[in-house]
Amino acid sequence: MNKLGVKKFNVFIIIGLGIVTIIFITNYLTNIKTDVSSSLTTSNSNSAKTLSKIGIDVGLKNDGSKETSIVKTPSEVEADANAEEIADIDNSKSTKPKPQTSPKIEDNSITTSNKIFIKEEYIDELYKYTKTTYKQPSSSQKDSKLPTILILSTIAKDDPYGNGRQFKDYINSINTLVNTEPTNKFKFSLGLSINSPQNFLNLQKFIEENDSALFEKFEKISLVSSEEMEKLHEVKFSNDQELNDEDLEINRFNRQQDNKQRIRRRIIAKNRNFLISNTLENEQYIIFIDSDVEKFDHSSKFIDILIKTGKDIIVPRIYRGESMNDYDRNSWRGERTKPTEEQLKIMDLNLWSKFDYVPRDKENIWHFYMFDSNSQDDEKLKAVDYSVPLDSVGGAFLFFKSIIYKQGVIFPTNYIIGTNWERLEGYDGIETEGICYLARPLGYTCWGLPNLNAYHVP
Ligand SMILES: Nc1nc2c(ncn2[C@@H]2O[C@H](COP(=O)(O)OP(=O)(O)O)[C@@H](O)[C@H]2O)c(=O)[nH]1
Ligand SMILES: [Mg+2]
Repeated sequence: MNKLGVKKFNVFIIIGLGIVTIIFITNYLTNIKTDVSSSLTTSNSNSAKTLSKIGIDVGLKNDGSKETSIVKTPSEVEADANAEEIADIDNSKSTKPKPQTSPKIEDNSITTSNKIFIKEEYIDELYKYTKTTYKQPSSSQKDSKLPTILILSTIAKDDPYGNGRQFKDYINSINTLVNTEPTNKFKFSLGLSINSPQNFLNLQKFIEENDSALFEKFEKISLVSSEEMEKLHEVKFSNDQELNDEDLEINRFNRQQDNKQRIRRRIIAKNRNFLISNTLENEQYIIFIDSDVEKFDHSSKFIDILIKTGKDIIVPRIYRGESMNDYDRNSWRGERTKPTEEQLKIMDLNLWSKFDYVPRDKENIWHFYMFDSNSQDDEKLKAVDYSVPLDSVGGAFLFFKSIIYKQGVIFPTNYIIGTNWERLEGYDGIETEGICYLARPLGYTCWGLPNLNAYHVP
């Protein structure tokens, strides 16, 4: 080949190599693009499937393309995904959004959200009790500055809701309080003690069947159950005559009898303490509501009114039905009678089977029935938040700051007034009637709102 021929050959080789390189690079880039786009499609498709699975409409098409319309925050999505995981474990829950099924718990209940609680069960075999807790999947950080309120009720074995009412009626009553105006003013949790094993199961069933509606209202629902907590307590002293079991029996008909009060209120006191100590976490306020309290005036503002008073321990007026304007006589201020010498001697000898003393009011006592706002001239005394100091509070509806309980102010399980080392107990200040006495040395005071009414069943 001559020189010109060699040059031409070189040019062809260079052009050829150039073409091969271009083809190679083009192919390479196309491959990368395909990989990236296919991995993007897969990941979107997967998350879309996850979101779709947990009930969020992402407009997932058959060909895998997406039209996302997510309106939830990432934490809400994660929370819902957690909820779905629980639902997957429990085969009874559908993974698809489902309409709220009956029983409907109130007329204005939120119908469906497909959200469920995380259920935790704790069984204590040593002390023989069970605690079931239903919690929001993420104890949401949002709204963390809202006041937190724990509503508690001890539920007796026999006819606890009164007047033919059932648990759903109790929940409807509580709902009128937690449906605040404006909405989302507080965060609510609910705690119930129910010592009948069958009723405990029934309550769980109710909560699980109505989870969507309850989820909208409560951060947490705790149920505590222990048959041990129904055991009556009477210490038998050797010098005392034998008490037989019939003497101790308490039911809805004889529960108001004088000689039943020590035993009956001891049971209720220990159940209140057991409930609060098992359910209180970081909630700032506690409200005890008896299971047979059914209505509240200004219900959507009731709790707001109580909190705004700033008082430590506070009770409203309790009606029985519409006409008896002071049912809870454990709320009072002033003086009560003291036992006679003979009764004190019975206490010193611990002859408790003979003890049937019940403190009575003296002339200077104040009760809610003594105050009628209609006959007041001063407008301030007619206000719904007008408060009067009390020495003792009842438990039909009892509101207090949780920090007080956390320092040791509990419901005394014995008569703490008038005791000494020799006596099993004194003669006054048991259950709710002891908490103001325990709170006072710590600087906390008790109050009543005579113009704010709650209604016990007739
Ligand atoms: N665990 C338990 N709770 C009780 C017992 N007796 C009453 N309770 C509950 O304690 C609260 C007050 O009882 P209740 O009988 O309504 O009291 P009263 O209306 O003041 O006579 C209600 O929430 C009852 O369900 C009991 O023996 N055991
Ligand atoms: Mg009652």
